[in-house]
Amino acid sequence: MSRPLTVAVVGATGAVGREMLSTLERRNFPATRIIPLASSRSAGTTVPYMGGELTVQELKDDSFNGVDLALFSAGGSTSLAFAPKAVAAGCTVVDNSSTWRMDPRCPLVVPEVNPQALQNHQGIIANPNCSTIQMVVALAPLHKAAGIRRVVVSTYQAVSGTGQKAIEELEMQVRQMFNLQEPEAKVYPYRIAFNCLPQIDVFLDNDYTKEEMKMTEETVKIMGDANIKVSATAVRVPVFYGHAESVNIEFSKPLSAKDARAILSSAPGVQVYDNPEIKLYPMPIEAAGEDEVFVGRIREDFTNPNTLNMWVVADNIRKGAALNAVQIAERLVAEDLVRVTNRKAFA
Ligand code: 25A
Ligand code: L14
Repeated sequence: MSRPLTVAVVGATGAVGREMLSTLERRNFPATRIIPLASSRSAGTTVPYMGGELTVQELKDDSFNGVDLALFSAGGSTSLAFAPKAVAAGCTVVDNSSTWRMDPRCPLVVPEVNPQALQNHQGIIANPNCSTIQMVVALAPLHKAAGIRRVVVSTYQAVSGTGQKAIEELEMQVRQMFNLQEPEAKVYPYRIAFNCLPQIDVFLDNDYTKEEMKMTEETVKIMGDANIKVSATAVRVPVFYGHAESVNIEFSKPLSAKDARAILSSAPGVQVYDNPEIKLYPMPIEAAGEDEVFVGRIREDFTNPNTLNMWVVADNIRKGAALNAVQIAERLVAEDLVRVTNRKAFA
């Protein structure tokens, strides 16, 4: 069934785009040709691939002729403008921006959780928000066991989620402060070095941020259960790679910490790191550069019945973005879903 493909990466020079290229390489994705695309600013520069270099081309209306599959991570406005053009050219799109996620025409997929949503796709498949992905990988097997009613989550999110410019901003501010200079904040509204910012993305009418409401809405769509309530507080912390989350989960049935540990230990894509006796728990410095979602600090919430607490950590650029997108692409190949005839939705 697997057939060599031409694959485009849109936003190939960015933090996520580069990781997409290295993930395709690392996982031996069956591509005969890889086309790195970015804005005119980067056209002509090169990106590393398979021990060599690929020349970046400017993203244009005709970039998708002859392309089978495109992975997009160049921001929402680029996806809005170009994903329908790619589909019209016969290409299937896996999009990492938030633009298409809640669109009923687009499956929103985490392969460990809802791979079935890929059947009947119409050309654009959405990759969920990074904080949502790592949370649902850990929640889905527990939901199956005891039925989740409500989740209260606080996130500790790395700057790499915002892209290359934010990584450079944290480095620069640390250097400036070390040299007794005034740190400059351009990407974030306030200094991020040695600080925490309880704002990710813009504020909405209900005083939650957009990032927080993505976790609420995307979780319901991915888990396929409108009764799961999620209340989130999303916080930026001065970490380069790896998002962490403190998650409080109320179930409709009792579930012991011991049983939850056992369930998560055999769950796909999950590694349990949980032993207080030897101070074993997941941390961003260890999750960075890894593929799995790490879970620890699993314990019963003694203030409420049928409720557990846990701590979930993953590399936001890998499982939170590039890896999940490539895993979706792998599923499309394995199930012979790269080419679809049902493309009128985005015409
Ligand atoms: O637009 P949004 O939705 O607000 O998204 C903002 C950013 O968030 C990141 C991603 O940054 C995105 O640009 N992002 C989005 N979703 C994400 C997710 N789920 C996410 N990050 C993590 N998880 P990024 O740095 O990772 O990637 C940016 C890539 O997108 C390319 N790009 C941007 N606009 C494009 C476009 N490609 C095609 N057409 C467009 N219109 C971008 O390529 C990069 O590959 P580039 O050529 O624009 O930039 C290459 C390098 O140039 C530097 N640079 C960026 N902006 C400027 C600049 N230099 C000078 N002037 C500028 N204005 C950067 O260092 C960049 O790496
Ligand atoms: O919706 O700045 O995928 O960390 C993920 C990264 C939103 C911004 C998304 C960040 C983005 C976010």
